[in-house]
Amino acid sequence: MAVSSMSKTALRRAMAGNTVSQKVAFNATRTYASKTASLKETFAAGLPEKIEQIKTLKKEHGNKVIGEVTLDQVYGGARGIKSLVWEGSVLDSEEGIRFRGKTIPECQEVLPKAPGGNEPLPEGLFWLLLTGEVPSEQQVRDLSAEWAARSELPSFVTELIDRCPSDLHPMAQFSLAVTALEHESNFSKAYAKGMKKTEYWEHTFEDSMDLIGKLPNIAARIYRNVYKDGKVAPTQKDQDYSYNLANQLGFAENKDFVELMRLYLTIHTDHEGGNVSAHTTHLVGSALSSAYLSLAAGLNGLAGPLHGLANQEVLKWLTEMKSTVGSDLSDENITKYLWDTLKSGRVVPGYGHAVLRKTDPRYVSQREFALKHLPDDPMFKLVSQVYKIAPGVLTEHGKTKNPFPNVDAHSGVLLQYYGLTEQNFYTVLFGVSRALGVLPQLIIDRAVGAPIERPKSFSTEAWAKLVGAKL
Ligand code: HAX
Repeated sequence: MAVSSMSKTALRRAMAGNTVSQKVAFNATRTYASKTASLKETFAAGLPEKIEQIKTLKKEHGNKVIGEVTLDQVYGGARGIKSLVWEGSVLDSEEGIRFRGKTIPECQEVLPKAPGGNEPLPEGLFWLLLTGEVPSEQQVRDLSAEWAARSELPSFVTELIDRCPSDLHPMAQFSLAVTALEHESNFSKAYAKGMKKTEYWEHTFEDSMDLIGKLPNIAARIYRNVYKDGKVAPTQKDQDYSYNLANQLGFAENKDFVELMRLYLTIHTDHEGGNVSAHTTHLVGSALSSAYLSLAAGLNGLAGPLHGLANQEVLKWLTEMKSTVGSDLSDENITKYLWDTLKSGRVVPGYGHAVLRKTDPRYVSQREFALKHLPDDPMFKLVSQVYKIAPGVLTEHGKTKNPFPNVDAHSGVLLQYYGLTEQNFYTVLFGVSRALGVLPQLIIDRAVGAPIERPKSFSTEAWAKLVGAKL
Protein backbone atom coordinates (compact mmCIF):
# COMPACT_ATOMS: atom_id res chain seq x y z
CA MET A 1 0.00 0.00 0.00
CA ALA A 2 1.29 3.50 -0.80
CA VAL A 3 2.27 5.48 2.28
CA SER A 4 -0.03 8.34 1.26
CA SER A 5 -3.15 6.16 1.20
CA MET A 6 -2.81 4.90 4.82
CA SER A 7 -4.56 6.63 7.69
CA LYS A 8 -2.39 8.04 10.46
CA THR A 9 -3.62 5.52 13.01
CA ALA A 10 -3.25 2.62 10.60
CA LEU A 11 0.27 3.71 9.80
CA ARG A 12 1.29 4.09 13.46
CA ARG A 13 -0.23 0.66 14.21
CA ALA A 14 1.58 -0.88 11.28
CA MET A 15 4.89 0.70 12.31
CA ALA A 16 4.54 -0.35 15.95
CA GLY A 17 4.13 -4.01 15.02
CA ASN A 18 6.74 -4.17 12.31
CA THR A 19 10.05 -5.90 12.59
CA VAL A 20 13.10 -4.13 11.22
CA SER A 21 13.07 -6.01 7.93
CA GLN A 22 9.33 -5.44 7.47
CA LYS A 23 9.83 -1.75 8.04
CA VAL A 24 12.52 -1.63 5.41
CA ALA A 25 10.28 -3.44 2.94
CA PHE A 26 7.46 -1.05 3.83
CA ASN A 27 9.47 1.82 2.44
CA ALA A 28 10.81 0.55 -0.82
CA THR A 29 13.15 3.49 -1.33
CA ARG A 30 15.14 2.84 1.82
CA THR A 31 18.55 1.34 1.21
CA TYR A 32 19.53 0.28 4.73
CA ALA A 33 17.93 -1.23 7.81
CA SER A 34 16.79 0.78 10.80
CA LYS A 35 14.72 0.26 13.93
CA THR A 36 13.05 3.67 13.84
CA ALA A 37 10.42 5.30 11.62
CA SER A 38 11.94 6.94 8.55
CA LEU A 39 11.41 10.59 7.67
CA LYS A 40 8.99 9.65 4.90
CA GLU A 41 6.96 7.47 7.24
CA THR A 42 6.91 10.15 9.93
CA PHE A 43 5.77 12.79 7.47
CA ALA A 44 3.11 10.49 6.01
CA ALA A 45 1.81 9.73 9.51
CA GLY A 46 1.21 13.40 10.25
CA LEU A 47 -0.24 14.25 6.85
CA PRO A 48 -3.93 13.30 7.23
CA GLU A 49 -4.20 15.52 10.31
CA LYS A 50 -2.56 18.45 8.49
CA ILE A 51 -4.86 18.09 5.48
CA GLU A 52 -7.87 17.94 7.80
CA GLN A 53 -6.72 21.05 9.72
CA ILE A 54 -6.41 23.07 6.51
CA LYS A 55 -9.78 21.82 5.24
CA THR A 56 -11.53 22.79 8.47
CA LEU A 57 -9.75 26.14 8.70
CA LYS A 58 -10.78 27.03 5.14
CA LYS A 59 -14.33 25.78 5.64
CA GLU A 60 -14.95 27.60 8.91
CA HIS A 61 -12.89 30.76 8.42
CA GLY A 62 -12.26 30.99 4.68
CA ASN A 63 -14.21 34.23 4.30
CA LYS A 64 -12.55 36.11 7.17
CA VAL A 65 -10.67 39.29 6.31
CA ILE A 66 -7.04 39.01 7.47
CA GLY A 67 -5.70 42.46 6.65
CA GLU A 68 -5.74 45.40 4.34
CA VAL A 69 -3.32 46.39 1.62
CA THR A 70 -2.15 49.90 0.85
CA LEU A 71 -0.91 51.21 -2.45
CA ASP A 72 2.47 51.83 -0.79
CA GLN A 73 2.76 48.11 -0.11
CA VAL A 74 1.93 47.31 -3.72
CA TYR A 75 4.68 49.62 -4.95
CA GLY A 76 6.93 48.62 -2.03
CA GLY A 77 7.76 45.07 -3.02
CA ALA A 78 4.62 43.61 -1.40
CA ARG A 79 6.31 44.30 1.97
CA GLY A 80 4.22 42.95 4.84
CA ILE A 81 1.27 41.76 2.74
CA LYS A 82 -0.03 38.60 4.40
CA SER A 83 -0.50 36.16 1.55
CA LEU A 84 1.70 33.08 1.90
CA VAL A 85 1.48 29.79 3.78
CA TRP A 86 4.84 28.59 5.15
CA GLU A 87 4.85 25.84 7.75
CA GLY A 88 8.51 25.54 8.73
CA SER A 89 9.33 28.92 10.22
CA VAL A 90 7.94 32.30 11.22
CA LEU A 91 10.01 35.48 11.44
CA ASP A 92 9.27 37.98 14.18
CA SER A 93 10.64 41.45 13.50
CA GLU A 94 11.99 41.81 17.05
CA GLU A 95 12.86 38.27 18.06
CA GLY A 96 14.00 36.81 14.73
CA ILE A 97 13.39 33.37 13.33
CA ARG A 98 11.69 30.41 14.98
CA PHE A 99 11.84 27.02 13.29
CA ARG A 100 8.57 25.21 14.06
CA GLY A 101 8.27 27.43 17.13
CA LYS A 102 11.87 26.94 18.27
CA THR A 103 14.49 29.70 18.46
CA ILE A 104 18.03 29.08 17.22
CA PRO A 105 19.37 28.52 20.80
CA GLU A 106 16.50 26.08 21.43
CA CYS A 107 17.36 24.20 18.24
CA GLN A 108 21.01 24.13 19.30
CA GLU A 109 19.84 22.60 22.55
CA VAL A 110 17.41 19.93 21.35
CA LEU A 111 18.56 18.82 17.90
CA PRO A 112 20.88 15.80 17.71
CA LYS A 113 24.61 16.45 17.37
CA ALA A 114 27.49 14.50 15.89
CA PRO A 115 29.39 12.31 18.39
CA GLY A 116 31.63 14.70 20.33
CA GLY A 117 30.12 17.74 18.59
CA ASN A 118 28.38 20.79 20.03
CA GLU A 119 26.49 22.16 17.06
CA PRO A 120 23.18 20.75 15.79
CA LEU A 121 23.17 18.60 12.68
CA PRO A 122 21.24 20.21 9.79
CA GLU A 123 19.69 16.81 9.13
CA GLY A 124 17.76 17.35 12.38
CA LEU A 125 16.54 20.75 11.33
CA PHE A 126 15.35 19.37 7.97
CA TRP A 127 13.40 16.72 9.87
CA LEU A 128 11.94 19.35 12.20
CA LEU A 129 10.95 21.64 9.31
CA LEU A 130 9.22 18.85 7.41
CA THR A 131 7.45 17.07 10.25
CA GLY A 132 7.30 19.54 13.14
CA GLU A 133 8.96 16.89 15.32
CA VAL A 134 12.43 16.73 16.86
CA PRO A 135 14.04 13.54 15.53
CA SER A 136 15.90 11.00 17.62
CA GLU A 137 19.67 10.55 17.32
CA GLN A 138 19.07 7.36 15.34
CA GLN A 139 16.66 9.05 12.93
CA VAL A 140 19.22 11.73 12.24
CA ARG A 141 22.00 9.17 11.71
CA ASP A 142 19.67 7.33 9.30
CA LEU A 143 19.00 10.55 7.41
CA SER A 144 22.74 11.25 7.11
CA ALA A 145 23.17 7.75 5.68
CA GLU A 146 20.23 8.19 3.34
CA TRP A 147 21.58 11.46 1.91
CA ALA A 148 25.06 9.95 1.55
CA ALA A 149 23.53 6.97 -0.30
CA ARG A 150 21.94 9.37 -2.80
CA SER A 151 25.01 11.56 -3.31
CA GLU A 152 26.37 10.34 -6.64
CA LEU A 153 26.09 12.73 -9.58
CA PRO A 154 25.18 11.54 -13.07
CA SER A 155 28.31 11.75 -15.22
CA PHE A 156 26.79 14.33 -17.57
CA VAL A 157 26.29 16.72 -14.63
CA THR A 158 29.89 16.23 -13.49
CA GLU A 159 31.05 16.94 -17.06
CA LEU A 160 28.78 19.97 -17.28
CA ILE A 161 30.36 21.47 -14.15
CA ASP A 162 33.85 20.57 -15.38
CA ARG A 163 33.22 22.39 -18.65
CA CYS A 164 32.14 25.66 -17.04
CA PRO A 165 34.67 28.47 -17.48
CA SER A 166 36.36 29.13 -14.14
CA ASP A 167 35.23 32.76 -14.28
CA LEU A 168 31.54 31.80 -14.47
CA HIS A 169 30.24 32.80 -11.04
CA PRO A 170 29.96 29.74 -8.73
CA MET A 171 26.25 30.51 -8.17
CA ALA A 172 25.57 30.35 -11.91
CA GLN A 173 27.42 27.00 -12.06
CA PHE A 174 25.42 25.79 -9.05
CA SER A 175 22.08 26.72 -10.59
CA LEU A 176 23.11 25.17 -13.92
CA ALA A 177 23.99 21.84 -12.27
CA VAL A 178 20.76 21.74 -10.23
CA THR A 179 18.70 22.53 -13.34
CA ALA A 180 20.47 19.75 -15.26
CA LEU A 181 19.50 17.24 -12.55
CA GLU A 182 15.93 17.64 -13.84
CA HIS A 183 16.97 14.71 -16.03
CA GLU A 184 16.68 12.52 -12.91
CA SER A 185 13.29 13.81 -11.71
CA ASN A 186 10.92 11.11 -10.44
CA PHE A 187 8.16 13.67 -10.30
CA SER A 188 8.51 14.86 -13.90
CA LYS A 189 8.70 11.28 -15.21
CA ALA A 190 5.65 10.18 -13.20
CA TYR A 191 3.72 13.31 -14.24
CA ALA A 192 4.46 12.63 -17.91
CA LYS A 193 3.14 9.07 -17.50
CA GLY A 194 0.12 10.30 -15.53
CA MET A 195 -0.22 10.07 -11.75
CA LYS A 196 -2.81 10.85 -9.10
CA LYS A 197 -2.54 14.12 -7.16
CA THR A 198 -2.17 12.10 -3.94
CA GLU A 199 1.09 10.71 -5.35
CA TYR A 200 2.63 14.13 -6.02
CA TRP A 201 4.30 14.52 -2.67
CA GLU A 202 5.99 11.12 -2.63
CA HIS A 203 7.75 11.84 -5.91
CA THR A 204 8.64 15.35 -4.73
CA PHE A 205 9.97 13.84 -1.51
CA GLU A 206 12.17 11.41 -3.46
CA ASP A 207 13.42 14.19 -5.76
CA SER A 208 14.17 16.43 -2.77
CA MET A 209 16.09 13.71 -0.96
CA ASP A 210 18.08 12.88 -4.11
CA LEU A 211 18.77 16.54 -4.74
CA ILE A 212 19.89 17.28 -1.18
CA GLY A 213 22.10 14.19 -1.23
CA LYS A 214 23.86 15.48 -4.34
CA LEU A 215 24.39 19.10 -3.29
CA PRO A 216 27.72 18.61 -1.42
CA ASN A 217 29.15 16.88 -4.50
CA ILE A 218 28.00 19.75 -6.73
CA ALA A 219 29.22 22.49 -4.39
CA ALA A 220 32.58 20.80 -3.81
CA ARG A 221 33.10 20.12 -7.50
CA ILE A 222 32.56 23.80 -8.31
CA TYR A 223 34.91 24.87 -5.50
CA ARG A 224 37.65 22.38 -6.34
CA ASN A 225 37.44 23.18 -10.09
CA VAL A 226 37.50 26.95 -9.72
CA TYR A 227 39.96 27.33 -6.86
CA LYS A 228 41.86 24.04 -6.35
CA ASP A 229 43.00 20.94 -8.26
CA GLY A 230 39.59 19.80 -9.56
CA LYS A 231 39.70 16.62 -7.44
CA VAL A 232 36.73 15.88 -5.16
CA ALA A 233 36.94 13.28 -2.37
CA PRO A 234 34.29 10.55 -2.49
CA THR A 235 31.31 10.81 -0.12
CA GLN A 236 31.97 8.95 3.13
CA LYS A 237 28.83 6.91 3.69
CA ASP A 238 29.26 6.70 7.47
CA GLN A 239 29.65 10.45 8.01
CA ASP A 240 27.14 13.25 8.45
CA TYR A 241 26.18 15.72 5.72
CA SER A 242 28.29 18.63 6.99
CA TYR A 243 31.37 16.46 7.48
CA ASN A 244 31.07 15.29 3.88
CA LEU A 245 30.66 18.83 2.56
CA ALA A 246 33.66 20.03 4.60
CA ASN A 247 35.70 17.02 3.53
CA GLN A 248 34.87 17.38 -0.15
CA LEU A 249 35.72 21.07 -0.05
CA GLY A 250 39.05 20.00 1.50
CA PHE A 251 38.68 21.33 5.05
CA ALA A 252 37.56 18.37 7.20
CA GLU A 253 40.94 17.98 8.90
CA ASN A 254 39.93 20.90 11.07
CA LYS A 255 37.19 19.64 13.40
CA ASP A 256 36.13 23.20 14.19
CA PHE A 257 35.45 23.89 10.51
CA VAL A 258 33.23 20.80 10.39
CA GLU A 259 31.38 22.14 13.44
CA LEU A 260 31.08 25.51 11.71
CA MET A 261 29.53 23.80 8.68
CA ARG A 262 26.98 22.11 10.97
CA LEU A 263 26.00 25.43 12.48
CA TYR A 264 26.12 27.28 9.15
CA LEU A 265 23.99 24.71 7.32
CA THR A 266 21.47 24.73 10.18
CA ILE A 267 20.95 28.48 10.54
CA HIS A 268 20.83 29.40 6.83
CA THR A 269 18.06 26.93 5.98
CA ASP A 270 14.83 28.80 6.38
CA HIS A 271 13.61 32.36 7.01
CA GLU A 272 9.86 32.04 6.42
CA GLY A 273 8.25 32.15 2.99
CA GLY A 274 8.45 35.70 1.66
CA ASN A 275 12.20 36.08 1.11
CA VAL A 276 13.29 35.92 -2.52
CA SER A 277 14.80 32.40 -2.56
CA ALA A 278 12.00 30.78 -0.55
CA HIS A 279 9.21 32.55 -2.37
CA THR A 280 10.71 31.83 -5.78
CA THR A 281 11.12 28.12 -5.03
CA HIS A 282 7.51 28.00 -3.83
CA LEU A 283 6.19 30.04 -6.77
CA VAL A 284 7.94 27.98 -9.44
CA GLY A 285 6.95 24.81 -7.60
CA SER A 286 3.32 25.90 -7.65
CA ALA A 287 3.36 25.35 -11.41
CA LEU A 288 4.32 21.72 -10.65
CA SER A 289 7.88 22.22 -11.85
CA SER A 290 10.08 19.58 -10.21
CA ALA A 291 12.10 20.11 -7.04
CA TYR A 292 15.19 20.56 -9.25
CA LEU A 293 13.70 23.33 -11.40
CA SER A 294 12.07 24.99 -8.40
CA LEU A 295 15.23 25.05 -6.28
CA ALA A 296 17.35 26.25 -9.23
CA ALA A 297 14.97 29.21 -9.59
CA GLY A 298 15.31 29.95 -5.86
CA LEU A 299 19.11 29.76 -6.13
CA ASN A 300 19.07 32.33 -8.92
CA GLY A 301 17.28 34.69 -6.53
CA LEU A 302 19.66 33.88 -3.70
CA ALA A 303 22.50 34.95 -6.02
CA GLY A 304 21.35 38.60 -5.92
CA PRO A 305 23.48 41.09 -3.91
CA LEU A 306 20.51 42.30 -1.84
CA HIS A 307 19.86 38.67 -0.78
CA GLY A 308 22.33 35.79 -0.32
CA LEU A 309 25.20 37.32 -2.29
CA ALA A 310 25.50 39.86 0.54
CA ASN A 311 27.71 37.39 2.44
CA GLN A 312 30.30 37.61 -0.34
CA GLU A 313 29.86 41.40 -0.46
CA VAL A 314 30.52 41.81 3.28
CA LEU A 315 33.98 40.27 3.17
CA LYS A 316 34.81 42.23 0.01
CA TRP A 317 33.69 45.42 1.76
CA LEU A 318 35.73 44.65 4.90
CA THR A 319 38.81 43.82 2.84
CA GLU A 320 38.42 47.06 0.88
CA MET A 321 38.03 48.93 4.17
CA LYS A 322 41.34 47.52 5.38
CA SER A 323 43.16 48.49 2.20
CA THR A 324 41.57 51.96 2.08
CA VAL A 325 41.90 52.82 5.75
CA GLY A 326 45.26 51.11 6.29
CA SER A 327 46.48 49.86 9.63
CA ASP A 328 44.79 52.56 11.73
CA LEU A 329 41.39 50.93 12.11
CA SER A 330 40.22 53.42 14.70
CA ASP A 331 36.52 53.98 15.41
CA GLU A 332 36.84 57.39 13.69
CA ASN A 333 38.29 55.89 10.50
CA ILE A 334 35.67 53.13 10.39
CA THR A 335 32.91 55.71 10.89
CA LYS A 336 34.32 57.72 7.99
CA TYR A 337 34.49 54.60 5.79
CA LEU A 338 30.84 53.81 6.60
CA TRP A 339 29.82 57.34 5.63
CA ASP A 340 31.91 57.16 2.44
CA THR A 341 30.10 53.95 1.50
CA LEU A 342 26.70 55.53 2.09
CA LYS A 343 27.59 58.81 0.36
CA SER A 344 28.75 56.91 -2.73
CA GLY A 345 25.20 55.53 -3.00
CA ARG A 346 26.12 51.99 -1.94
CA VAL A 347 24.48 49.95 0.80
CA VAL A 348 26.42 48.74 3.83
CA PRO A 349 26.36 45.00 3.11
CA GLY A 350 25.19 42.74 5.93
CA TYR A 351 23.10 45.48 7.55
CA GLY A 352 19.37 46.08 7.29
CA HIS A 353 16.50 43.69 6.68
CA ALA A 354 13.08 43.72 5.07
CA VAL A 355 11.41 42.23 8.18
CA LEU A 356 13.87 42.22 11.11
CA ARG A 357 14.19 45.30 13.30
CA LYS A 358 16.81 43.95 15.72
CA THR A 359 20.14 42.13 15.41
CA ASP A 360 19.55 38.90 13.53
CA PRO A 361 19.82 35.87 15.89
CA ARG A 362 21.64 34.11 13.05
CA TYR A 363 24.31 36.84 13.40
CA VAL A 364 24.34 36.31 17.16
CA SER A 365 24.86 32.54 16.89
CA GLN A 366 27.80 33.06 14.52
CA ARG A 367 29.24 35.71 16.82
CA GLU A 368 29.03 33.26 19.72
CA PHE A 369 30.82 30.66 17.60
CA ALA A 370 33.55 33.21 16.84
CA LEU A 371 33.89 34.22 20.50
CA LYS A 372 34.45 30.57 21.35
CA HIS A 373 36.72 29.52 18.47
CA LEU A 374 38.44 32.63 17.09
CA PRO A 375 38.20 35.45 19.65
CA ASP A 376 41.51 37.00 18.61
CA ASP A 377 41.11 36.86 14.84
CA PRO A 378 41.71 40.40 13.49
CA MET A 379 38.84 40.15 10.98
CA PHE A 380 36.45 39.01 13.72
CA LYS A 381 37.59 41.94 15.82
CA LEU A 382 36.90 44.23 12.86
CA VAL A 383 33.39 42.75 12.43
CA SER A 384 32.76 43.35 16.14
CA GLN A 385 34.02 46.92 15.86
CA VAL A 386 31.74 47.59 12.86
CA TYR A 387 28.85 46.09 14.87
CA LYS A 388 29.53 48.71 17.54
CA ILE A 389 29.62 51.61 15.08
CA ALA A 390 27.42 50.86 12.04
CA PRO A 391 23.98 50.90 13.78
CA GLY A 392 24.63 54.48 14.94
CA VAL A 393 25.80 55.63 11.51
CA LEU A 394 22.89 53.96 9.72
CA THR A 395 20.44 55.47 12.22
CA GLU A 396 21.91 58.93 11.68
CA HIS A 397 21.83 58.35 7.91
CA GLY A 398 18.13 57.86 8.47
CA LYS A 399 17.11 55.67 5.57
CA THR A 400 17.22 52.04 6.63
CA LYS A 401 14.38 50.82 8.83
CA ASN A 402 16.76 48.38 10.51
CA PRO A 403 20.31 49.57 11.30
CA PHE A 404 21.37 46.21 12.77
CA PRO A 405 23.35 43.35 11.19
CA ASN A 406 21.79 40.38 9.40
CA VAL A 407 23.11 36.83 8.92
CA ASP A 408 25.46 37.84 6.11
CA ALA A 409 27.46 40.31 8.21
CA HIS A 410 29.22 37.43 9.95
CA SER A 411 29.46 34.26 7.89
CA GLY A 412 32.34 35.27 5.59
CA VAL A 413 34.61 36.13 8.49
CA LEU A 414 34.20 32.65 9.97
CA LEU A 415 34.88 30.97 6.64
CA GLN A 416 38.01 33.02 5.89
CA TYR A 417 39.42 32.20 9.34
CA TYR A 418 39.53 28.52 8.42
CA GLY A 419 41.12 29.23 5.04
CA LEU A 420 38.01 29.27 2.86
CA THR A 421 38.85 32.71 1.57
CA GLU A 422 37.25 32.61 -1.89
CA GLN A 423 34.35 35.00 -1.33
CA ASN A 424 32.60 34.34 -4.64
CA PHE A 425 31.94 30.82 -3.42
CA TYR A 426 30.22 31.77 -0.17
CA THR A 427 26.67 32.00 -1.52
CA VAL A 428 26.93 28.40 -2.80
CA LEU A 429 27.20 27.28 0.84
CA PHE A 430 24.18 29.42 1.64
CA GLY A 431 22.36 27.72 -1.24
CA VAL A 432 23.15 24.22 0.04
CA SER A 433 21.62 25.21 3.36
CA ARG A 434 18.66 27.04 1.80
CA ALA A 435 17.71 23.84 -0.04
CA LEU A 436 17.14 22.20 3.38
CA GLY A 437 14.66 24.98 4.23
CA VAL A 438 12.69 25.42 1.03
CA LEU A 439 12.33 21.80 -0.07
CA PRO A 440 10.33 20.73 3.03
CA GLN A 441 7.76 23.37 2.10
CA LEU A 442 7.68 22.16 -1.51
CA ILE A 443 6.94 18.64 -0.28
CA ILE A 444 4.22 20.02 2.02
CA ASP A 445 2.78 22.13 -0.83
CA ARG A 446 2.42 18.99 -2.96
CA ALA A 447 1.05 16.96 -0.05
CA VAL A 448 -1.72 19.40 0.82
CA GLY A 449 -2.53 20.21 -2.81
CA ALA A 450 -1.40 23.86 -2.81
CA PRO A 451 -2.68 25.58 -5.96
CA ILE A 452 -0.72 27.43 -8.63
CA GLU A 453 0.12 30.92 -7.35
CA ARG A 454 -1.49 33.81 -9.21
CA PRO A 455 -1.81 37.18 -7.47
CA LYS A 456 -3.53 40.07 -9.26
CA SER A 457 -1.59 42.86 -10.96
CA PHE A 458 -2.63 46.22 -12.44
CA SER A 459 -0.90 48.87 -14.53
CA THR A 460 -0.18 52.24 -12.86
CA GLU A 461 -3.13 53.70 -14.79
CA ALA A 462 -5.41 50.96 -13.49
CA TRP A 463 -4.16 51.38 -9.91
CA ALA A 464 -4.78 55.11 -10.16
CA LYS A 465 -8.33 54.43 -11.27
CA LEU A 466 -8.81 51.97 -8.41
CA VAL A 467 -7.79 54.53 -5.78
CA GLY A 468 -9.66 57.38 -7.49
CA ALA A 469 -6.55 59.29 -8.56
CA LYS A 470 -6.07 61.32 -11.72
CA LEU A 471 -2.71 60.89 -13.48
N1 HAX B 1 22.89 50.42 3.80
C1 HAX B 1 22.44 51.54 3.20
N2 HAX B 1 21.15 51.79 2.94
C2 HAX B 1 20.27 50.85 3.33
C3 HAX B 1 20.64 49.68 3.99
C4 HAX B 1 22.02 49.47 4.21
N3 HAX B 1 22.48 48.36 4.77
N4 HAX B 1 19.55 48.94 4.24
C5 HAX B 1 18.51 49.65 3.75
N5 HAX B 1 18.95 50.80 3.19
C6 HAX B 1 18.16 51.80 2.49
C7 HAX B 1 17.45 51.13 1.32
O1 HAX B 1 18.31 50.99 0.19
C8 HAX B 1 16.31 52.09 1.10
O2 HAX B 1 16.80 53.19 0.40
P1 HAX B 1 15.91 53.94 -0.73
O3 HAX B 1 14.75 54.51 0.02
O4 HAX B 1 16.84 54.95 -1.29
O5 HAX B 1 15.51 52.89 -1.72
C9 HAX B 1 15.97 52.53 2.53
O6 HAX B 1 17.14 52.27 3.32
C10 HAX B 1 14.80 51.79 3.13
O7 HAX B 1 15.05 50.42 3.06
P2 HAX B 1 14.45 49.40 4.15
O8 HAX B 1 12.96 49.50 4.07
O9 HAX B 1 15.09 49.60 5.47
O10 HAX B 1 14.97 48.01 3.62
P3 HAX B 1 14.36 47.11 2.43
O11 HAX B 1 13.33 46.24 3.03
O12 HAX B 1 13.97 47.92 1.27
O13 HAX B 1 15.63 46.26 2.01
C11 HAX B 1 17.59 44.97 2.37
C12 HAX B 1 16.16 45.25 2.82
C13 HAX B 1 18.11 43.78 3.11
C14 HAX B 1 17.59 44.67 0.88
C15 HAX B 1 18.46 46.23 2.67
O14 HAX B 1 18.49 46.45 4.06
C16 HAX B 1 19.87 46.13 2.12
O15 HAX B 1 20.09 46.43 0.94
N6 HAX B 1 20.87 45.67 2.96
C17 HAX B 1 22.22 45.49 2.50
C18 HAX B 1 22.34 44.21 1.72
C19 HAX B 1 22.18 43.00 2.62
O16 HAX B 1 22.79 42.90 3.66
N7 HAX B 1 21.35 42.03 2.18
C20 HAX B 1 21.14 40.79 2.90
C21 HAX B 1 19.83 40.77 3.67
C22 HAX B 1 19.59 39.46 4.37
C23 HAX B 1 19.39 38.37 3.40
O17 HAX B 1 18.44 38.29 2.63
N8 HAX B 1 20.32 37.47 3.34
O18 HAX B 1 20.32 36.55 2.39
